[in-house]
Amino acid sequence: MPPDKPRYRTYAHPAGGWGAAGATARALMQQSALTKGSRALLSMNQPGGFKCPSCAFPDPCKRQTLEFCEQGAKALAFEATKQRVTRAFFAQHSVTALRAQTDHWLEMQGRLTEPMRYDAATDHYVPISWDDAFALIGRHLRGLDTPHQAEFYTSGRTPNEVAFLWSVMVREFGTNNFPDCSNMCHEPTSRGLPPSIGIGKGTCRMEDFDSTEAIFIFGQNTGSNSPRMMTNLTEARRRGIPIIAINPMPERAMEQYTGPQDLVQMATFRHDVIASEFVRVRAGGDLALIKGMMKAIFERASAGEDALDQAFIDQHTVGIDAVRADISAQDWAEIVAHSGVTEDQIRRITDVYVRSNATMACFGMGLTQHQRGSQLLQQLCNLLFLRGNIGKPGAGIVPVRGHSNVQGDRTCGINDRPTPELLDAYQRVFGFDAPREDGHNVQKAVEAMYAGQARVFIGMGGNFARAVPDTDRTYAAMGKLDLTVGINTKLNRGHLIHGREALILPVIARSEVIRTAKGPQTLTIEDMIAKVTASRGVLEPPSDDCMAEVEIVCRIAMAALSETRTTWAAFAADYDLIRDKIAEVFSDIYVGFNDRLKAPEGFYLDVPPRRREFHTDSGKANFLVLDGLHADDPVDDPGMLRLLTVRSQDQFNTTIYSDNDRYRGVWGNRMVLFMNPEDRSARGLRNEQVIGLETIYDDGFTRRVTGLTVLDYPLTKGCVAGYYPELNSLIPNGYHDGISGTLAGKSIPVRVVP
Ligand SMILES: Nc1nc2c(c(=O)[nH]1)N[C@H]1C(S)=C(S)[C@@H](COP(=O)(O)OP(=O)(O)OC[C@H]3O[C@@H](n4cnc5c(=O)[nH]c(N)nc54)[C@H](O)[C@@H]3O)O[C@H]1N2
Ligand SMILES: Nc1nc2c(c(=O)[nH]1)N[C@H]1C(S)=C(S)[C@@H](COP(=O)(O)OP(=O)(O)OC[C@H]3O[C@@H](n4cnc5c(=O)[nH]c(N)nc54)[C@H](O)[C@@H]3O)O[C@H]1N2
Ligand SMILES: [Mo]
Repeated sequence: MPPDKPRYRTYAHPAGGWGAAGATARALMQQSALTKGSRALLSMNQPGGFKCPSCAFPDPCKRQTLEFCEQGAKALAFEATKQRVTRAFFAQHSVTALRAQTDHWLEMQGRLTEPMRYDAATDHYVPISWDDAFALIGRHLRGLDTPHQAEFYTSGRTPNEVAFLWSVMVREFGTNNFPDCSNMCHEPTSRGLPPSIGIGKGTCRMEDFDSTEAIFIFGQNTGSNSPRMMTNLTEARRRGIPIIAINPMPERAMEQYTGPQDLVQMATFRHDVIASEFVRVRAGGDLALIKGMMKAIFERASAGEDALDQAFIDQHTVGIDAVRADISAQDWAEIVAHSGVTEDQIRRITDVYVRSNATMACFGMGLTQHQRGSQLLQQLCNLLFLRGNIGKPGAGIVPVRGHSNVQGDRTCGINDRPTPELLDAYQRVFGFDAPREDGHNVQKAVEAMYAGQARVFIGMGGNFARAVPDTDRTYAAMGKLDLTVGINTKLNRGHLIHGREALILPVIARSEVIRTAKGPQTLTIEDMIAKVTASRGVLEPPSDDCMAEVEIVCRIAMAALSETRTTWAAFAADYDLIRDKIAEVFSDIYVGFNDRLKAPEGFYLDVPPRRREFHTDSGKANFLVLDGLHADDPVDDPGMLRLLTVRSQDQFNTTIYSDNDRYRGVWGNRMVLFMNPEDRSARGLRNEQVIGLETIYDDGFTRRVTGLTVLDYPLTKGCVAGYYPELNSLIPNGYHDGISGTLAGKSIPVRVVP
């Protein structure tokens, strides 16, 4: 039961353990999915079953009978809920009334069951037939002055087949407007890594955890956001492998962890200590820290030590001299000041790095969500190159991806800046003229809506309005549209922030059976180690009126494209035909897709850097220079704090499971601000005092959030942290990574206001 009054108390137990086991059971029970949900859990992440709808972490080499974590079980429980959003629900609640409800309340109403249309006269959603819904979309799309007036959003749960057809439909329609959830997530990985290593993907596989000699984790809250990775970390620690956690916030699972599936440990209340060392960086201080580590390595090499992998550098890289020159220009005092880490500690973790013959560098949103996020990742590559930590067992770069298929969506053509070669392939395979101009990412889509240039928004999954930055401006922008369409499993705020006309289209979820005239269909996803696996649902959809995403795309295409020669109806019936086309368009990696899918464990897509092949302009791994030590623009304001927006333990992105954050010791309140006690006293504030925050950003808009309870927390001084998405209204849309457009959600300059 949620407490009536918020409670704040340091969490005294290991992460995972009985807390996680209890939470799993509660989630299943609360969603009345106990029998249905627990049966489905047996099929999750098993051959012949479906892929977990939660995160992109891969299955282990040695699979267990129950292959899921607390977060996966929760995601499934909330998907398999018995609660239903019906036409009676919409008749009862006006849209204005629904807008006053919390995100959590909206989520708790359950699964969408039939297509609905917004009726402006009554301010209610009312039923509409599928035929009429597609006709309405077709009318709007065909009525545009140019195809570039439409925005086609993709969320990363979208399976490969759906994403690919979406990319075909939108390009045949005539635009590359593909705002994607990746624009708020791992887009710096997709854009930053190719100039360094020739591909925007990670280079490790699961077996690398077994042979690695050191693991560095930058800005990633493993215990809450990729709990299955805790198993790998626990095993590595038990082998005596050092794990260095780099984070302004101490995260509980890195301190103490009990594997909920480790029966002995559970029964004996024991735990593992995961991080061998914590590095409490400043927000964005990772750039200075990485440069400090490189400096220490160069110094050791100059002193005659064998600190560099000279053979790798000579044979496989170019550009080290420019990087060496840049690093020697940085002095230690500046490095310490910018990173917030002592020279001693930098040298100590460098020593761990130099002693290891195979190091994995893992990272999450703590690195990507900065103004120079893409380039920050290139500096991390430099650090790996110095010791040849790419393309050998136990070593490499590991972007810990978010949504279960966010990597696959990119691979299958969702791309606002496609290469000419990619567009040629679409043209060759489908015979239409693909649009050649760059399209919109999330940030440009919002600006186009705000300026009145965009007229239609269609979201394939996700919760665009809530996930993107600059909430107030975004809401205003969406309100200017002629038509908004949400293709979703659950009711969310995006449906309530709508255009003049609006549709909600309910879909069959990952865990559910998709039947067509050709029988049950299989979908596929690509996890964060580029492994493609089949996913086949086992549960019955919540209503006969839910439609498969593939069919929805095909029917939108048939309604919007008057002279299409693409075989949409055939695709909607037989997903093998879609995979054949994926294999034709992406022939270099997907050749023989349907055949290769017959392997029960799936198959890997090629990642050339694994064999030290680098498809860059130089044909080698490129050492790249980034001037200075700023991952974010400096702000000249003595009262400034850097705000990190983070996830709680009990949410999946904009889906809020509860108002609790167990591991951070918060119960019953998401409007909190974690602050270092010294920063708090310096501002004359009391612990648990309620304050406001205002963004320091000069573009004529005031961005302010009030009602935040200050909580003492051992964060790095100068940083404060609060929850996404509640604090998204503080992030200016213009405050993003220059290369990828990704919001800089981990270093927002703010000041405290009463
Ligand atoms: N249960 C659950 N699982 C999820 C999700 C979820 O919401 N819930 N979301 C999924 C998605 S889409 C994604 S992308 C991933 C996100 O997973 P994470 O990358 O773990 O995401 P965040 O919660 O944003 O946490 C980022 C971490 O970076 C730290 N950090 C913040 N700023 C900095 C910095 O400047 N430097 C460093 N070194 N660290 C910093 C924060 O303290 C926090 O620990 O998780 C996926 N899995
Ligand atoms: N300030 C700040 N902002 C952030 C972040 C941050 O760390 N800080 N993180 C960013 C990140 S990493 C991401 S990935 C984005 C997330 O952005 P989105 O992907 O847009 O958001 P989600 O909350 O994952 O989407 C939830 C909705 O997806 C729908 N859904 C669930 N399953 C399915 C399905 O199988 N099919 C369909 N069609 N719909 C489904 C449900 O209706 C649900 O309401 O947010 C970003 N925004
Ligand atoms: Mo993400």
